[in-house]
Amino acid sequence: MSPITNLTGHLLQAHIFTARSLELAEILNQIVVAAKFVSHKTNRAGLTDILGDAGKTNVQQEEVQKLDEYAHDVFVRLLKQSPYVKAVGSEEEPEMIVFNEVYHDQAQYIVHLDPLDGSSNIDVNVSVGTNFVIFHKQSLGQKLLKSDYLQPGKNAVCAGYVVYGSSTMLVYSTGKGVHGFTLDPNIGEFLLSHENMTLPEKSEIYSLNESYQPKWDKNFADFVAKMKTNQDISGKPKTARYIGSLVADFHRNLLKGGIFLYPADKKHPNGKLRLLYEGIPLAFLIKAAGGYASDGKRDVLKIVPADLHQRIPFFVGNRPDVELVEQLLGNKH
Ligand code: P6P
Repeated sequence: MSPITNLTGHLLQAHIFTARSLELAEILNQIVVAAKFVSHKTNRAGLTDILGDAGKTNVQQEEVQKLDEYAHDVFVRLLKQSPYVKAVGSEEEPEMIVFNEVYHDQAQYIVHLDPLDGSSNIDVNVSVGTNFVIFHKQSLGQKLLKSDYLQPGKNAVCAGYVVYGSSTMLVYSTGKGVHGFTLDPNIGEFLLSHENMTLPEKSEIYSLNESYQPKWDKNFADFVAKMKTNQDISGKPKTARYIGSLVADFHRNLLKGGIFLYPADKKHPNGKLRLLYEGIPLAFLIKAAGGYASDGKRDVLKIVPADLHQRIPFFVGNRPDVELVEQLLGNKH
């Protein structure tokens, strides 16, 4: 029987039929539509004027690619259509985007997203992705407080990513397993293709940018050396795989087993990846798939964000590997 379950159907079947699950299903439906728009654009990147940079830098002081801008615009406009979304935090905007139309008066959800992660890879036809995480407002009333949008990942109600690769997949979790949907371009729908994705016990891959080796902490350099010999915990050397596109690297390791590492170094004293819309979504997913994510000291899901674009060192994958990094970095809380 060919796949026929879409994301809304899957979510509502998995959850007791409550108002909140209906609200969440509606928000996810807006994300699904946005992902279709972005997938359509990325699949034609060479044929439309969407390659290259947009001639501006974002709050991260990074070159904004045209596709970054397009993806940000599409996701924000579609999420604004939802009467349940109060505000959006985006990599592309310094501050929160708060929706104050009348139909948002009862809105109780916050969505943080990286609309297009790894966009510099678009020009060379390498997979890119979108990360998102959804929180429920903690404060009562209509006003959005900092405590509403700077929540630790353990409070999240849903997280997921879209990987725009050889096929476009949307992977999500509400904490009850991790489930993958593949976009069927002929039907124009994401259909359930990978139910209950779990991290393989065997950790066979390590993913990091080894060009930064001269800047690494010595203990971290020792850990990387260990992974290349039989001395690591799995008893056999890992193989190196690094695409330089977070979502694509994470997705492969989720399916195959492995650890992704982006440590702090002299160039990135707080790490490069952003806590709210890169670390937290993937930490939420890896936990639901049986793995673990740390900043080298503690569970990423327990970190209370200090600001919207806070960076962290990020280690995610099989728990024994990630815990070994914590021990080696010697700062375990
Ligand atoms: P580096 C892409 O720019 C990104 O934010 C992530 O997608 C990716 O994992 C990382 O940066 C790659 O960084 O320093 O290895 O180029």
